[in-house]
Amino acid sequence: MKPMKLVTCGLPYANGKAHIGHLRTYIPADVYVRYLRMAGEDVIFICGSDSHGTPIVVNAEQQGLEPKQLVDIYHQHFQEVFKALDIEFDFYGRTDSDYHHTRTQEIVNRLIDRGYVYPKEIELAYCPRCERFLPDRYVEGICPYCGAVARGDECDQGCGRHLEPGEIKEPKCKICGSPAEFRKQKHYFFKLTGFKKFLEDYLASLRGTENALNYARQWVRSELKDWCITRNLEWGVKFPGEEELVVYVWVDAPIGYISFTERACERLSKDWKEIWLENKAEIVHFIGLDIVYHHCIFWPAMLKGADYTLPSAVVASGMVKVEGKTFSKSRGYVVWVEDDYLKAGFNTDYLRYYMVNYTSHQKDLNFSWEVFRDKVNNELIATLGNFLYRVMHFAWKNFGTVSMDVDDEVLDKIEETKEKILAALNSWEFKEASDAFMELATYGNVYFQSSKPWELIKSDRSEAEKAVASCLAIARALTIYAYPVLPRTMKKMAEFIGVDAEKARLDDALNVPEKIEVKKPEVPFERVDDDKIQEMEELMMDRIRKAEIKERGEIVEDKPRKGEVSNNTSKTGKDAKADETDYISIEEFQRLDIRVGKVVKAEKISGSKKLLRLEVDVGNEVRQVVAGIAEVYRPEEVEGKTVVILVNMKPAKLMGVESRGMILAADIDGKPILLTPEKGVEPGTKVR
Ligand code: B3M
Ligand code: ZN
Repeated sequence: MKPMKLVTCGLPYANGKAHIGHLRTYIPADVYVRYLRMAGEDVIFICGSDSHGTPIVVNAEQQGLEPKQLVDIYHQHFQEVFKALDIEFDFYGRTDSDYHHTRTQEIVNRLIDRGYVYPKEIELAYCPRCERFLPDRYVEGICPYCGAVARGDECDQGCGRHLEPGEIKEPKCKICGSPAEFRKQKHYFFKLTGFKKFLEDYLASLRGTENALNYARQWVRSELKDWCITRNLEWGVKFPGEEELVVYVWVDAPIGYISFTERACERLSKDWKEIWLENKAEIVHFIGLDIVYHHCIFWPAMLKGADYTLPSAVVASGMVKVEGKTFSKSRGYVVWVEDDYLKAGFNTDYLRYYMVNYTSHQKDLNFSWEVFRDKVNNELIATLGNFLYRVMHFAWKNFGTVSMDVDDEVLDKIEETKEKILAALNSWEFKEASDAFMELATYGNVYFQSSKPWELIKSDRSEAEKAVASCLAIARALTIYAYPVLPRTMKKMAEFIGVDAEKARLDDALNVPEKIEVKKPEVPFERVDDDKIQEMEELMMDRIRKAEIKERGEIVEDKPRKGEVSNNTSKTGKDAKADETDYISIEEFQRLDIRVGKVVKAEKISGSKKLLRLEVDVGNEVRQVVAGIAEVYRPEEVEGKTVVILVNMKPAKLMGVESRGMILAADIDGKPILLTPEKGVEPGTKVR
């Protein structure tokens, strides 16, 4: 075994808020690191913001910010969220820092010097209207492999393949919507194909989760291509010797693992070269399943080419579902860490436990508020919390100080639990580690219940003390073993029995002191009540409803706050029965000013793939309306069409464009089909 471990987490794009999908990687990684440290290993844990790439540039441009300003905001946000959830990196960097640019250029220069990079003229998507090349997410089109709608560098909605510049079919500019043309330009390529044999051997010995390894081995066998590593952007790490080009974000982002290690080592008085150049550390990458290609193919080839240390393991977490549906920010199936979870004031340990204990690290995790409540109330509280509190309270009340004469069977059980935890870590099964301490808690409850110290104490105080001692030994072990998953609560509970959980080692669970002085304990966990869960579910339903409305280009109203009357039409399963409010009266219908209109002008809205800006003649005036129909209709198809429009819709702004009215359409699986009168009718004619 190497003397050190470096554990990294995929770098979140500093481009949006932290959501539950992020935590699926970061929480288990933090739990893993805490366990390793408690097992006596020397570990460095790093992460940081991915500041580059077109998602950030496009987003900043749409918001009228400089990329750096956007990164500042989200870099700060992620740090706050991690702190709140006790995810503790030794260093959290950002890739737009000077030190990171320096390291990236050093590595790119090494690759150039060793002959792994070559220039080539290629055909690239170019927008004649915006007069610029369209790297990565500046372009959208059709995946050449599976035919799905894709963005420039990735078939994100179809087969998931990485796309090389120039590969995408029917490219369109994401900013102005114009069809792009192809133009020739010189770019630089990394000779990935030269690494096929290396990768095959490397992947045969790489450790980690099977989901990652299997995909990677398959890809190496079937499809390696040389990789274009430069882009036409201002924002990013300059490609050496070419002022107009930056390196592709997937070249510089993983180099963050190195540059952040340098900074972490400075703080920890360690030598980063031992880790990245002298092969003295095991490097373990925690990532999401969607970035396996980058970590198991591109990255090791780059490291090999530049003669840096190769990672020992890649651990990929399964994906996240929300309330049983595929995670989707745009459709509202998302839980925001700060706005939802932290604002609601739940104990942060609950979410850590859920993320680790719901299922195997490799499988899909479903987040549901009801399951959350049940896991907290029926597992954490009923099993673990109940045991800790009962035992500590009983010991404090009846003994104060307890002589620790512990049953051998109990010591064996404590030892066995430790072995289970260590084995689970070795196979990246964090659920098994947490199940192991929960089983010990169950065992403790049974032990306490069957030895009945509350009865014994009446007849045989010393036998009662023995039973309590054994239970306290279990409680002590639990505060230690559960600490990596539940650091906040276990730290507090450990203090009542004289343990410093932050400093404890797993082995300490078996080093039982002669006496334990027990302090008056507090209740470890607070119950999650049904009202609160209902409130959380309503928040989510409201968000889903809004997302649906936004998808159709309609007006979105704010959710009424608690206590206000809600006009929310979506209902959670429980109260979805039909009642008076499911009907509207004729008077209510008559309040709708629906008319026939004629579209006199239609155009794309910059930055939106769903929205068109329409000018509609509604009889007495021409109105501007924003309609979510761009995925089905091209502007020229809509111009001249007779449509049906709700004229007295409350005005709203969509993508900064005011909309005064709503065009009616039939909804076919989320795709709008415009309604039009069966016979010729003048604009302004009322619909009844
Ligand atoms: N910034 C985020 C992602 O694609 C990306 C990870 C970089 S890891 C070096 O999930
Ligand atoms: Zn595809």
